[in-house]
Amino acid sequence: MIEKLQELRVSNDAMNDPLELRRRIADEGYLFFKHLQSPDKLLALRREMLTVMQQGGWLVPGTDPLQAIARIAAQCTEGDTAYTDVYHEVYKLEAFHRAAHLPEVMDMIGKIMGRPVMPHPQKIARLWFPKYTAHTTPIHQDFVHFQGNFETLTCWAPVGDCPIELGGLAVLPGSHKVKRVLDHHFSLGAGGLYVDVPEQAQLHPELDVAWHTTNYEIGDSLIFPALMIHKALPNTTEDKLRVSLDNRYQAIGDPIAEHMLQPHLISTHPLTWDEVYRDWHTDDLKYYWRQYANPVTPRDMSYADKGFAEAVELARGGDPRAHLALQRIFKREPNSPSGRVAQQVLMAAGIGVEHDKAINSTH
Ligand SMILES: O=C(O)CCC(=O)C(=O)O
Ligand SMILES: [Fe+2]
Repeated sequence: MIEKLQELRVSNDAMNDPLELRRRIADEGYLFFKHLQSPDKLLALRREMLTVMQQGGWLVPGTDPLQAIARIAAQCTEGDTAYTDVYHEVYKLEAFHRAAHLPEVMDMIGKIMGRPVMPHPQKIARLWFPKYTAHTTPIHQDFVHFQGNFETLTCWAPVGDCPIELGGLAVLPGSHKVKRVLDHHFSLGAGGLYVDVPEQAQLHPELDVAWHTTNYEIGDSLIFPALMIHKALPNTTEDKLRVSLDNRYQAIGDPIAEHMLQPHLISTHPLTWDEVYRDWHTDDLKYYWRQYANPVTPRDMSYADKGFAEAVELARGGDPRAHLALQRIFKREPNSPSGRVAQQVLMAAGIGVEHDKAINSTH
């Protein structure tokens, strides 16, 4: 089924009107700006990131990295060790971290929040292969992953133009008004948890299920709070990698969850800040958050634990997506309690631990 997508409302007209910005985000749950960020800086970042990906074998050799032409044989995603091997090399780029601190973004987030703000130390990039649509980021609220406090804002921005077929972000306007963390279920795709929208629409009749997105251009930025329901669209291009940033911002002094003080995807492979910083040319962003004494809250594992329990149940029932999720867990952490459970369930189902490329349809 081809779903009907509506256009995001552009808020450039209100860029210098903090009260109107706050009114709009309170009402609609997002703010979308055309060309908020410097296209030149993002283009330079795109070249750096994709050059690392080409060195890691993700792009067709000899092609221009800016074209992001993927080697389909290299397909992988978050949770795969092969993904982290290259992702963590991208993660070491100074320009990637600096992109979250661009003054145009910091100023805008500051205007929206009306308080001094900081980006989370844990920056995130999404490097999404084409024709790998079962692994598209599912419908979710960010709070289950990033926690800390509900006022935290996400800024999603493509590093390069991102037309709809490349799989940019889509939001359900007004969905933050549910004002609570919704039930999330097991899913493939980044984060591994999804909101069943029909289930929620029954519980929350006010939920308007109208997905909004756009043909993003480089520099465009979408900002939304932690309870907003959103998802990515599938990357249905023949051969293009989608590259995007999703960074989080909070008021200085508000609580932050402990895992957001660490680099991203360290459960797949360890990575320390000292390793991230090894080849940096400047020092100003190293451990910058230590000057702010945000209260640190422990990570609440209940959402991930529930997703895992559902995956186990589904795997016992023969669900191939759940088998794939458990294979990933076993491969990356064979000796953890989850890894051992995953192994038992897979063995009982007579399934090995190798990656199953056959599963590749949308949710
Ligand atoms: O880019 C994606 O696929 C996921 C991004 C996302 O969920 C976010 O920005 O919060
Ligand atoms: Fe998200």
